[in-house]
This record gives sequence, C-alpha cells and structure tokens, in this order.
Amino acid sequence: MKNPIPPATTTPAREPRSPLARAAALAVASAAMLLTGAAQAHGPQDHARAAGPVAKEQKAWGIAGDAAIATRTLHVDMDDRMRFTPDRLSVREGETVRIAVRNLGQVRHEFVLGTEAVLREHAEMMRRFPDMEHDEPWMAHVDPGQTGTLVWTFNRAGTFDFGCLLPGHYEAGMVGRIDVTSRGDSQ
Ligand SMILES: [Cu+2]
Repeated sequence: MKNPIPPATTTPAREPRSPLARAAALAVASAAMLLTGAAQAHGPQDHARAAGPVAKEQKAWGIAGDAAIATRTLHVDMDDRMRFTPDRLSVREGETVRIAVRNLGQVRHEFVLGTEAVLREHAEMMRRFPDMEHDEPWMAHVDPGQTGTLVWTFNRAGTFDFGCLLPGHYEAGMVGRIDVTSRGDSQ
C-alpha cells in the first residue's frame, strides 16, 4: 500500500499561519475586493448590490432622488485649478435637486457627495488604487468639456462635503461644502 492517506474530503487546511502570512493574505483579499467591488465595499450595508436599476440606499448625506420630482438644478463648475465653483451649496432638508456638474478643465474630474470622513477615506483609497472603478448615484465622473448630472434627495439635515477624489485632486483642495438646513430651522 503506497497511499495510506485517506482522500481529503472535508479536511480544510486550517493550520495556524504566521501573522505575516495572514496579513499578506488579508491584504491581497482586500485589494481584490477593492478592485472588483470598488466603492461598493465601503460600508457594511454596501455589499451585494444587484445589477440593474440603481438601488436607493440611504446614506448619511441623503438618498438617490427621482429626476421627476427635482425642484431645481444646482450648477457647479470644475476646473484644473482643482476647484469647484461655487464651492458652497445650500439646500433645504427634504429637497430633491439636480446637480449639473460641468468640467471646464483639460482632465477628468468628478463630483462625489459624502461626509468629510467618507470622502477622506475614499480619497485615500483612490491614491492607493488609482484605477479603481466606481459608480454610485451620489457621484458624477465628468470628462473634459462635458457636464454630468446627479439627482439627490437631501433628506438628512447637516453639513456635508463634495469632492473630486481622483488621485491628488482632493488633496489639492478640490472640495466643497453643502449645507442642508433642517426643516425646523426654516422661517
Ligand atoms: Cu478633479
């Protein structure tokens, strides 16, 4: 008998690994996740978004809006000085607005809504994985000379940010602020 080893049916390789090997495996796994899952891998509730129509997912800064009920259009320009014009927007809680983002520059820019913390984290990831593809209803990627549009319902009061998260842009100051005034604050 040359083969005393029983067929490995249900014996998973679970021998302890060195912390280094584990860290390396983890890094590879999370890199793969970032590259394939892109922005969807940002939060626990972001997993397994089905293909097809955009799922409306409540975020801290609001939720995807219906173009049909958008009450107005906010216009924002982006340029290669890494600036948004205007860089300050104001809406009322509950408002659904269209945001038309025009790229006046020679390079691609993007408009991404979020909290300051989320944008900072996302920008950091973009620096590590510059080719990361991502597309969500709270962002618009705009090629030079083009205008991108997003429709968003600001159903959470607060102060939020928008930024261009292409590598280096956010760090160069390509960020703006949006104030969502609470229903209770209106006169
Ligand atoms: Cu940019």
